[in-house]
Amino acid sequence: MTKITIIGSEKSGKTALAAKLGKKGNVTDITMYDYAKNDNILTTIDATGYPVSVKSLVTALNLSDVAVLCIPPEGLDPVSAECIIALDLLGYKHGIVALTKSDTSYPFALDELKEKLQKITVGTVLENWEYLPISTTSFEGMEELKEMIASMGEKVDTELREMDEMPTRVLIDQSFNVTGIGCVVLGVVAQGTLNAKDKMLAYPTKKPLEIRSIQMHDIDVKSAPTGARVGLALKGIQSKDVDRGFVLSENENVATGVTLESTLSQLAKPFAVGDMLHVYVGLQSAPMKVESITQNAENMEKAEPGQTYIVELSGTKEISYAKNDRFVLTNLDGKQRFIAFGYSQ
Ligand SMILES: Nc1nc2c(ncn2[C@@H]2O[C@H](COP(=O)(O)OP(=O)(O)OP(=O)(O)O)[C@@H](O)[C@H]2O)c(=O)[nH]1
Ligand SMILES: [Mg+2]
Repeated sequence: MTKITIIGSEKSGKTALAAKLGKKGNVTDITMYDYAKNDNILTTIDATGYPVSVKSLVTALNLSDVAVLCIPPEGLDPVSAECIIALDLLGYKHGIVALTKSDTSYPFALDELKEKLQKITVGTVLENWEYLPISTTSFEGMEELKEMIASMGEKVDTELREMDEMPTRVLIDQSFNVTGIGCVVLGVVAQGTLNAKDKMLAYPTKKPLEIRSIQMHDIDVKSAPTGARVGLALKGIQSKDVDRGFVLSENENVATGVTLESTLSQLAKPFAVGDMLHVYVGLQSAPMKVESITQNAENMEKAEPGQTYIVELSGTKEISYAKNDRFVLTNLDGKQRFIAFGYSQ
């Protein structure tokens, strides 16, 4: 079971590609495409709400394991440039750069584009990603892309198997009421192994619940490993009490503010004490105010690109998180909105 997100330049053929990889399913601010043949299961996410909504991009990436960054022959645009910074700040390990609409270019031009992009991404998570010219019109590269996704999926699976024994956490991206069943949620097992009859809490509100049943790609299962995309029927809770961003877990931190050891992107604009930022963790987000910035125990007025600080943030909306969750900070007023990543102190 591999979960990928397709992102990149505007009009680069992202939606056309997603449609070639699976059958269109659920649509919110992200659109899911499903493909299942025997043991080969692929979920493709098109972050359709982005670039208007940063949340759509972060949600899609946090629901998947592999990113396909689409760059057309015209090259980078402000959107794909922002995607690269987002991938870097999320510490996104697995991805492929698709040189899309290859039927409208020439091999030497595509080689040049690849070299240029490789130069720009030195020192980022994209540094060693593979490049592949593809076209959904001429089908060039489509089989190679599927093979690449499959082999990357195997690598991801090996990593995920090492997390099966961890405490179980499920990230919820949808919740609804089904007549005769009750509360049904869709999400991803972020770590651990989920079992039917497990008793857990819905964070951040800490409402208790029981896992009534688990489905993976419409098939009933008794348990689901790390990385599985699941549909769950829940007992003891109503659909109005669970929302996108909720985490099913036994133990999370809950707070309206957080202190992060935070590193700014080299390409970010500075931020200052008093600024309002948007904080993302998992599928949750909250506006928070910068209360203080310190470096080597010294109070600073401003945080500068490329530097690391202790940043104290406060807001009013409760979020839940665990110790090793990676936070991402954005400034929604900026042209390039992604600023920094950080870990709670
Ligand atoms: N020649 C050619 N045209 C393509 C290819 N893929 C997509 N297109 C065309 O490019 C245009 C944009 O395609 P989309 O799939 O909507 O691109 P997108 O990246 O999803 O666009 P936005 O979501 O609006 O940013 C459409 O007119 C497609 O028909 C391709 O491989 N070759
Ligand atoms: Mg599109």
